[in-house]
Amino acid sequence: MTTMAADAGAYEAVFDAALAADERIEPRDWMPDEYRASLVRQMAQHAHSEIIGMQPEANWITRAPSLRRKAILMAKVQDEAGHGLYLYSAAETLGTSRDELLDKLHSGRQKYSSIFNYPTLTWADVGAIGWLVDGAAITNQVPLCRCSYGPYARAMVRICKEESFHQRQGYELLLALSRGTEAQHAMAQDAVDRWWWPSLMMFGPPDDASAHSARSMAWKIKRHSNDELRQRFVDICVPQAESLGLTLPDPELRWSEERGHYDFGPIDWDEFREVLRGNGPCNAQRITQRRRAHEEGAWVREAAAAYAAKHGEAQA
Ligand code: BYC
Repeated sequence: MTTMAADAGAYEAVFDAALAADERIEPRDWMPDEYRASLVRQMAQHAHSEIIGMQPEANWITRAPSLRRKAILMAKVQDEAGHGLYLYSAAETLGTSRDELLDKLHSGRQKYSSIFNYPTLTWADVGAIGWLVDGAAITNQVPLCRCSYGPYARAMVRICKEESFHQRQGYELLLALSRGTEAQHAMAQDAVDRWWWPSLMMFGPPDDASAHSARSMAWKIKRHSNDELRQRFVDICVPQAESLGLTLPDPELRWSEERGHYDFGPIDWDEFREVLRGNGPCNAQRITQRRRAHEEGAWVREAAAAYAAKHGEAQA
């Protein structure tokens, strides 16, 4: 064995031991190239989802029904921008620049969550996104606070706290509508009917079709499989829907004594695949708007860079 190969073997043994002991891997630690690449892939997709996810909700800021609701929604959308920034920064610790990741988003070489390719047709959609989309995100992301890569895990702690707040605002908004007039109740029900199935798709393909799950779980990037988390989410939502006075659009939803979980009907994976291929209702709109916002924000980035350069000179 050459010295280099022996060194690589020793590094790998240290990495494996750290994983086995549930220690965090930090940016300067040795890590396998595939571990680094898989983290960049997942974290970039996550960061992109946060900033693309601002669009469907921002659609309702100017039409929020009261100043209170408008202030809450603006704060939420701003939080999502913050989440994107923590995640791009965390990805930078792996040696990828934000410019490079944004370029991959804009050119379609990296994905963002399927959920944000659906339209927000009524005000109740803001509530359904908070309750279901943020609810699904929390279910998926709380275990990521224990991800083996330190910067990602730490970013998730703060993100999850903020997402919990978002979930509660969505629930509270839907509750107000559900207990309101007949028309308001119907609007809330319609939003839940449209967002339920796409929310279940957020957890990714079923376990037997999930390309990355097994590897990511062995590396302790993911702690649970897609199907496990999806089931956990269904189990949480059913009693919450009852408290809201709303129904979930699945005739096969029923408690299974045998499994100790709710059974649910089949997910339309053809629809999921079409959305991933770019053929969802809003894919083109979302990416066009994102590219435009990036171009229109060029002057802000230039001004910030000029300010930083000047500030740096003054300090020197
Ligand atoms: N949409 O092998 P799999 C939020 C892709 S934002 C699109 O199971 P993995 C919020 C997957 O990337 C919530 N693509 O993959 C923001 C892979 O393709 P590539 C975002 C999906 O990585 C604003 C392929 O399908 N949260 O909270 O093991 C307002 C095979 O899948 C989706 C995160 O990103 C999808 N739904 O598991 C409100 C959480 N599902 O990469 C709320 C972090 C799968 O080979 N991410 N794909 O081209 C994860 O936990 C995991 O990446 C996933 C997928 C569970 C999503």
